[in-house]
Amino acid sequence: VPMFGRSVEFPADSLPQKELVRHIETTLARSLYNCDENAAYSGTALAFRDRLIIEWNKTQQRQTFNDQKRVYYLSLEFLMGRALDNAMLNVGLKDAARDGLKDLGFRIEDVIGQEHDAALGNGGLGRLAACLLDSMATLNYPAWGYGLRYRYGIFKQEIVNGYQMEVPDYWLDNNPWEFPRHEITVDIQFYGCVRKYQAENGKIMHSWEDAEIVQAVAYDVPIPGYGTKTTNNLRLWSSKASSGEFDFQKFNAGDYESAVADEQRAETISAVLYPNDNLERGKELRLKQQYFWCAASLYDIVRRFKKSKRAWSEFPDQVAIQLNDTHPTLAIVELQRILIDTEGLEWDEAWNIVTKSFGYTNHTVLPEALEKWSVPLLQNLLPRHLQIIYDVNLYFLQIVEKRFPNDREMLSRVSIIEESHPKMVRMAHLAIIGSHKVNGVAELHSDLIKTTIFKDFVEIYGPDRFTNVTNGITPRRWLHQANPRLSALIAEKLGGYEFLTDLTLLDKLEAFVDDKKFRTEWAEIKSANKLRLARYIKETTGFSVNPDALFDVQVKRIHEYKRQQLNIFGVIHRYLTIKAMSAEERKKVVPRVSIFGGKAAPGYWMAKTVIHLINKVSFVVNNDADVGDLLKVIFIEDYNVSKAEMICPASDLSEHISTAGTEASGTSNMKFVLSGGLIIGTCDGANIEITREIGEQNIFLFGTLAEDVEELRHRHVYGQTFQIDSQLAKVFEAIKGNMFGDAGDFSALTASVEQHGDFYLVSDDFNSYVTTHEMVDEAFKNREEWLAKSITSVARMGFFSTDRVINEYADSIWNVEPLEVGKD
Ligand code: DL6
Repeated sequence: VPMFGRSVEFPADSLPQKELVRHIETTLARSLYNCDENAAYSGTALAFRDRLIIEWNKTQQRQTFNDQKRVYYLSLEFLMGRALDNAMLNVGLKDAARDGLKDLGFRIEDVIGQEHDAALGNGGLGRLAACLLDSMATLNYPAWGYGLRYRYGIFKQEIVNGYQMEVPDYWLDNNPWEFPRHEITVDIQFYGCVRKYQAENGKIMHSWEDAEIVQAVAYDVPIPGYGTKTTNNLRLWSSKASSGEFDFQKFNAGDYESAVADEQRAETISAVLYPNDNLERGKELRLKQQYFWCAASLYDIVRRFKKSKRAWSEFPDQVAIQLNDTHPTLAIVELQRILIDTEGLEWDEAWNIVTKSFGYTNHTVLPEALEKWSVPLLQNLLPRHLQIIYDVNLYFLQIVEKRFPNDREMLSRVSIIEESHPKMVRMAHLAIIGSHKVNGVAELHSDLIKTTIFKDFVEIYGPDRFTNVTNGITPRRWLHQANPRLSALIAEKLGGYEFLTDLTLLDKLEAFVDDKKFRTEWAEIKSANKLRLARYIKETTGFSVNPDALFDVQVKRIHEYKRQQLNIFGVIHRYLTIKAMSAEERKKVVPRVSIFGGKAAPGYWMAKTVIHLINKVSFVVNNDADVGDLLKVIFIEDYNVSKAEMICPASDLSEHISTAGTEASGTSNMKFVLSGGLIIGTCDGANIEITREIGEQNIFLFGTLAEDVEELRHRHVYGQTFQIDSQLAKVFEAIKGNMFGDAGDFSALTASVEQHGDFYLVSDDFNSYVTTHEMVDEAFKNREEWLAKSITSVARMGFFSTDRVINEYADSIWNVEPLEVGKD
């Protein structure tokens, strides 16, 4: 089996080397003798891009000609990572590219490493969107993604003296993967006022006037499927002053500054990704971003539909729009506005079309992440939309009142408008009312939304409006690309790479669990991946780690609910325990490397304090010769998709330890298991389904169950005394004794447990967390058993492919069919 299976047949003489040399010499005007890795990257990318463009054009023609129902996936975030490696694998010519580059004196890994991550997202939500795009293309669904072309993606993180610093991420220089479509522009309105008028037929209509106009310009990114020629489109909108140039009248009148300011104000809309994960801040610019992107996308979708000259009633048969969380909820209002104000449909007819077309995916139950926009802000920015929202609410509440007469409480709970000061528009309510299906992203999460935040809506609409689609990951990137040797070993055993498009085939691996040679190879691959990470750690942090130690990884956004603080307190506990051991006792200790990575939102002080503590502990522990290799603590700077591709295959154990009921799903849990790592986790999100699939004996579960969380929180605040866990108390003593620098720096962390009600149940779960880690150590000592768990788990991960996820959305929410790809 070749290292990288060829997925699409291209003529044998079309090896990329010739094309890459041509691009280096002509497009880049560089001599081969003066070609560095960066130029080699550009040449290779352009060579693969050429291939994608041809298939991309054909796919778009095929989809237009066929004119069947399409899916539009609206997401404010697409965390794509690098494109070249993915393109090489999907086109199926990575081996040829490797050889071609080698002939020219380059290692393919170094060339791939030149690419800047496309980091237009914060974390799980954006990366899920990227995995879904990959699966939609792979399964030949006619699907478009719509997003914003941020000039600055998520910031780059630098750690300076243990503190996180944010550096802007300008990623657009030298980006061969986007195609500006200067001819595809949409004028987007803001502010202004609404005028009522009587149309010729006597009907009262509304027009939105005196608005400020900003132009949306389309940039397209090809999304190649794997093992297919289907190449879908991701359209990202960029903002520009509507004239395209700054205002020459003002300029000529000497008002240069204001002319430039207008230009800059327009460009600001798509300038920067908001760096909050699971947290909303209600900023006007964010609302502008949301409307700008929704309105441009809707205009595009409607324009495409209108070309078919079908009746409006057929719109939902042609169009399925999926809302990735509530960020695109204004699209619901915008479609209703277009239908009634521009197209002249009656309200009910329009609303029927709208609700049949939209689906809404909820990704969080955390109250601080549920979007609300203030009514005065909306009134000013989008006056017509606010009117429509009020009308939607009025008709909805009338229905509710009929069904639940005399239940005023219910009306105020479900109303789109929260009667606060100022009044707020609850976007999740609007998204539910305007969609025909609402889904959560893991079973527990989908149950929780039905029994907590959306309980009333289940009563109103019945349970069928709500469904679950458990998240997944694309095996192409997270197994084949990130862990090529493991993928090749699996292919060798299973007789080919079909598992990459049917992940359930992995179950055949179970037959080899006891195969000695296979196990040895499996272990060898993990060791090599760990060695690579150890080298990277040495290069970037200066710390040497023992590659035979247990690599224990927690990489994800830093958030109190994800409980990196629990992890670092556990590490301190381990450190204190080792320090107190005799030389004899230390011989039995399983050496560990605790690896952390992740960004904190720039304004999230507690999360930044956690990063600071991790770095201080790292400094103290790693420089303690007495502890040596028994424990090392590493913080990997600037965690991103490319680093995840290196880190996931190198874990022995990864941590998914959120307070039960808070992590909607999690997807890195799936990435780690698919690369043969075991996990320690709480009964939360998709951990529960992972456990069901791989078996309880293959996962280390601990901690409070979701159903008990409320009661414990209540007791913390209203109970007689709050007794902190005794082992955790010792950890806090060490911190307070300045063992890791000035204790004052970390007092907020200890106080949040001791004095402020321990909302995240760190103390409640500490004992079972530590005990479970002891079980991990014991299990790791038995290498053969550990390997058996690792192989068995991978064999049982078939359920967690985004291919399964997309088929579920297609069947139960979108009602779309794949488009067969012929030989064109
Ligand atoms: O569904 C993708 C991802 C889940 O895996 C994570 O558990 C969840 O935290 C994340 N949710 C968000 C919500 N943000 N907003 N809005 O990022 O979604």
